Amino acid sequence: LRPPRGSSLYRRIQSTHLSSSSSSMADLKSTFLNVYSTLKSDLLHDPSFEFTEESRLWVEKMLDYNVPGGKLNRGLSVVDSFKLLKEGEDLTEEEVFLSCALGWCIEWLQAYFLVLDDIMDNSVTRRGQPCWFRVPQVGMVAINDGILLRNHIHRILKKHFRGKPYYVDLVDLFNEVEMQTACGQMIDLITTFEGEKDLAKYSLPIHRRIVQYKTAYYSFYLPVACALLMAGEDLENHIDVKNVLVDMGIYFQVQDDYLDCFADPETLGKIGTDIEDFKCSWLVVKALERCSKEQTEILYENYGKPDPSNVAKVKELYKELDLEGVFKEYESKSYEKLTGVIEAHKSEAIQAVLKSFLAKIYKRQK
Ligand code: GPP
Ligand code: MG
Ligand code: MG
Ligand code: MG
Repeated sequence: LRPPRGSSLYRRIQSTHLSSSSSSMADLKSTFLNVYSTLKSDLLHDPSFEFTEESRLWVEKMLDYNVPGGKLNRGLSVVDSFKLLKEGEDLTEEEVFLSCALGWCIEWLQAYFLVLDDIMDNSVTRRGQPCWFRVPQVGMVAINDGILLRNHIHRILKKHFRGKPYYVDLVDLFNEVEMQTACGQMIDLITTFEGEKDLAKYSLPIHRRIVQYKTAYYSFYLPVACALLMAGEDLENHIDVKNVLVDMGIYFQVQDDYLDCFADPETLGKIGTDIEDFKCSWLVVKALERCSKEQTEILYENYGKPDPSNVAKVKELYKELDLEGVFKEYESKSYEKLTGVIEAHKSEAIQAVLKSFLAKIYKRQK
């Protein structure tokens, strides 16, 4: 016999479940990884293509290199969120599999974006290894691999979700979010155009617009939206949830911008390129706000150049301006603000979903 839903005993049992997380999180992760093997094997035997031994090996190597090696925050959040939305009801085996499969669709989406983003940003390493296009033999084949990764998402959705009442909404959601991300990536890229290198155009509203589109929708809204669809919810009724998640995504990308310059590449798994690439990073926007006339000149002189000595001058200036302190302040303010908005939400289950996601990223080092 279960205690009634709203009772305090019920809540206590729930919170023990949630806080006894370390072993159950490990279980969840190993379940999640098992589902990866199943999905990969399905794709390697997709009847729509006559694989040769060579092509099958290529796809397998490409998937193993690019899909499972990250933090898996986005993917695991689908499972985690779906569980919280079920408010303690045990998931069926099918529900566990499907929520993991949806989580992997987001990890596939992420792999597709990163393979292409690393080419566009001229990056060197990712997740502690050379970027896929830097691997000898791969090169620009990586572009087609990105397209393949993108197509795999829809193969997975079709195979496992076609019969579900929420299938059309799911396909539409992935398409919408991909469109938003590509538009964000476009503005991230075109604001840096050579010949028009004018730092004066960089501001907080422009930064916000870029990161909202290039990062927040696919990294934060998408996992929770997937869980809501699986739970039978209509996304139109959860605009407030989307708004908090977009704000969380903006905070996450500010962290990404900060870590690009200040984290140890060993821990971060990637070497920053934002200064060289003349990116509209949160750091350069904050620097511009705080620079004296002389410092502004140094910034204009050195930002967006590939030479390590120019990069070093920019980093030195960031230190002088105490951007580390400015970021720490921003981080704790954002956390407080997000927590306040989350706690005002009428549904406790949704509060738990949002808090769990926020806890995964607060003060992250990588
Ligand atoms: C992160 O930007 C944004 C993406 C990975 C979206 C890419 C979208 C495409 C349509 C390709 P970033 O360049 O700051 O990420 P990182 O620091 O991880 O390279
Ligand atoms: Mg980029
Ligand atoms: Mg990049
Ligand atoms: Mg970055």
